[in-house]
Amino acid sequence: MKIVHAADLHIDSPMVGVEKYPGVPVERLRSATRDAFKNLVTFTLDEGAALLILAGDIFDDNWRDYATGLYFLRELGRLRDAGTKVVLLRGNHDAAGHVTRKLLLPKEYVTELSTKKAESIVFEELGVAVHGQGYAQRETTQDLALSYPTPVSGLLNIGVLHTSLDGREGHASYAPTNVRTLEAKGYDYWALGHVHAREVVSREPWVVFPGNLQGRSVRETGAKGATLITAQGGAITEVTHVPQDVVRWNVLDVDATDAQDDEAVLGLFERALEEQGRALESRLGVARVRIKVNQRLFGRLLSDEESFFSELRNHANTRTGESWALEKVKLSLAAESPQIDAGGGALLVNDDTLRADPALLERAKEKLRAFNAKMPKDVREALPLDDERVLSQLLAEADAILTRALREDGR
Ligand SMILES: [Mn+2]
Repeated sequence: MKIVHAADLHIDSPMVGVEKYPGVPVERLRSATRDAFKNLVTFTLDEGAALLILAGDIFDDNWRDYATGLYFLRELGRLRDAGTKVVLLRGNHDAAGHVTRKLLLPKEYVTELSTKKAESIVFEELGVAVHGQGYAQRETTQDLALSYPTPVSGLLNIGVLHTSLDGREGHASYAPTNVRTLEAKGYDYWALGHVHAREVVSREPWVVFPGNLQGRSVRETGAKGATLITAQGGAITEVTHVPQDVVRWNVLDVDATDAQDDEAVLGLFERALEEQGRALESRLGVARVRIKVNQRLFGRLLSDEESFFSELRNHANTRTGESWALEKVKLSLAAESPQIDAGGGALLVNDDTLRADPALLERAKEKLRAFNAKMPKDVREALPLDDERVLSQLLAEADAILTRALREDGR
C-alpha cells in the first residue's frame, strides 16, 4: 500500500516581486504552485496510492476569489474515481479563524481533521488510522500533539500535525512540541507540515517534514516535492522524497577571482548554468547569481553593471535544452584581493590619493567647510571637517566600513 504525504502547498501564493526581474516568465512563476499541485495529484494516481495526506498550509491566505478553491477541488476530483482517500488539516496560513472563504469538501473521499479537538479517522479497509487536529487560529502556540488520541492497535497509525517542532530557523513557533512527545504516542509515522525544508527528523518512528511542494523564492532553493510512503503488512517499509516542483530556485555561486576579463567571467557563468541545469529536466530554473571577482575587474564591471548584467541574462535566457531566468545578479569582491587584505582600498578617493593631489584636497576641504557651516555649533566643534587630521581619520573609517561591507556581501 502506498500513501503520499505533502504539506505547505501554498496554492496561489502571490510570488511577490517576481515581475521586477527582467526576462522572468511571470505567468509560469505565478501558476507554479497550481502546476505543482497538479503534478502531485497525477503522481498520487500513477503510484496507485490509497491515501493522500495534506499537512496544512494548503492555501497561502484568503483567496482573492473562489477560483483558487475551485481549482483545488477540480484537481482533487481526479482522485475520486481511483478510490484514493484524502485527509487534510489546516495550518497557520489557512487557519479556520483566519480565512473567510470556505470550501464544501466532498465528504465521501475527503476528510478534514477537526480544528476543535484532536480526532482519529479509521480506514478499516486500508488498515490505517489517521490522527490529527487543524489550526483554529493562526497563532496556535499550544502543544497540540499532547492531546492526540492513543493509537489503534493492529492498524498503521499516522499522526498529522502542522508544527515548528522544537524550533526551525525561519519558521514561526506554532504548535511547538518535541520528538520525544511524538515518539511517546506510539504511532508509526508523523506526517508533519510547516517547515519548508524537507527533513527526516526520525526513523523510529518516522517523523517527516516533506518540505513545501513548490519553492516560491530564492530562500526556498532545490528540489521541492512530497514524500511517498510504502507500507506492507501494517509496517512502513520505505519512505522516499519525490520532486513535484515545476520551477526550481537556485543560488549560482561563480568564483571568478582568477578571471581577467568579461569573457572569462561569462565562461565560468556558463559552466555553472550547465552544471546546475542538468537537474532541471523540463523545469524552469530561476537563479540568483553571485559572482566573485578580483578588484580590478570589480571596478570595471560595476562601472557598466547594467550592460554586463543584461549580457548574463541574455546568456541564461537563450540556452538551448534548459530554461533559465535570473532573479538577481550580485557582484562581490574576492576577499583574498591583496589590497583589501592590506586593510583597505575600497574607496576610490582615500587619504593617499587626496594628499597626492593638492587641488583635489583643497576642493574637498572647501566642500566640507560649506557642509560644516550648516551643522549645529556643538557638532561643528566636535567634528571640524576641514581639519586634515579629522578628514584622514574619517576617510580611513569610511574605507574600513566599505571594505567590510564588500567582503560580507561576497559571503
Ligand atoms: Mn505553516
